[in-house]
Amino acid sequence: VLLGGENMQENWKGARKTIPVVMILLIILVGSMLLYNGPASVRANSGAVIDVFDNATPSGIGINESSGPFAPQQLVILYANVTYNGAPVENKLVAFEVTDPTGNIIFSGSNATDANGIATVRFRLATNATFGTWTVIASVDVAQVAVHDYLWFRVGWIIMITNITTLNAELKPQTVFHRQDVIVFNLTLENIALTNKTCTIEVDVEDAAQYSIIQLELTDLTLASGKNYVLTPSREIPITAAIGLATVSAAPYTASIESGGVLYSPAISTTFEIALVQVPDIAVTNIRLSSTSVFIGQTVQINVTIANTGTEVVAFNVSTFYNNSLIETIPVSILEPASHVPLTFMWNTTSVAEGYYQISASAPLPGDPTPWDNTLVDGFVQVKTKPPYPPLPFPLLWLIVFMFIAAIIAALLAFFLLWRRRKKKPKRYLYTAIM
Ligand SMILES: [Ca+2]
Repeated sequence: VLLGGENMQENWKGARKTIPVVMILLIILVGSMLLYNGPASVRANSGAVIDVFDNATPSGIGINESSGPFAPQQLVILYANVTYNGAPVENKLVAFEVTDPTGNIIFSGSNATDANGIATVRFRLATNATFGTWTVIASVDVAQVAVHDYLWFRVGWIIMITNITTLNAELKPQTVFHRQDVIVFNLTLENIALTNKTCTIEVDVEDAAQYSIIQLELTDLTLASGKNYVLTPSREIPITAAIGLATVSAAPYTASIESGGVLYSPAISTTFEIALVQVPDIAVTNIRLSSTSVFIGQTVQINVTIANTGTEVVAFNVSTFYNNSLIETIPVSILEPASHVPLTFMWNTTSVAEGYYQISASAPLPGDPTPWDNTLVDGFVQVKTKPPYPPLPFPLLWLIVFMFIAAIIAALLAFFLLWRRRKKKPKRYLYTAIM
């Protein structure tokens, strides 16, 4: 029992030592439970608290929150709400500092809190404001306790066309078009806002002569927050478009221009070419023969003219024929549009039989839309058998003719003189008789 009594005494001594420790732990636990009022937003009610936010949507209310984005040249209004145990604190000087993504301090300023405990400063973003995430820090000193809050916002074009390309009707990339072709404008659009946005896209095409040849408007598009969009409006290139380099530009507006829309971001542009339809077209325009009647063995010179009546530089072969037999083929390696080439073919008739032959010239060209004018049929050439004797040379022939005529004249003269003498004889007798 005694032993047991001793043990009981020992246990009591131990309990006496443990009770205050447990009590202290309980007090700490209960006290911390009473002090802890829940998550950050609720806890903000205790002691000195500052919350900085701005005029974007959403505004970034809450401790260390981000707001919606700002575009260059936009006015940024910063608000700092200062409370002590949830109640607004008036006339407290709040310091604001704004740094851009490269760490440069772009704005710093201060203002006192009003009756609602709110201090306000404002600044305008520069035209060339650095795109990216900007940081705001607002700090205040309440009852010798310095408190601060961060706010982040993005600077960039809220709605921006990030890319523009041209496609053909099959939606394949293409940069050379012809008049009356369908052209598709491939636009990539980005909405960096934290809310949905309404937007109108204006597309304009100027030809090489600076005439606006295409205008199109995509009105009241709804763009979800943070999404990229691809738009593919299309039009036919007018037949009146100037040949040359055309420029297409597209820009996002808050609404159509007629209803007072303003630009979300600068226009983006690209160029494409409006080209003439390339037509390979040639024609045989003339055939001229040196002679239409020759003896076998003589040569006929055939002059052929070929004109490029198309819009493409072409190469081709030209062949001449007597009936269906080939005389000669001459290649033409280059012929510019709106020009012609004269060619000379020599037809040696040595091995040609006697007869009449039709002369033609032909210049076939693949893709020629008018193949009927690529062949020209000329008249006939008579090929005669050689005479049995060689023809006399020119002066000798004339000498023979002259001598022949002279002989006839001499003969006539002699005949006349003889005739006259015979007629005069009786007259002379008569005269003599009268005398
Ligand atoms: Ca032709």
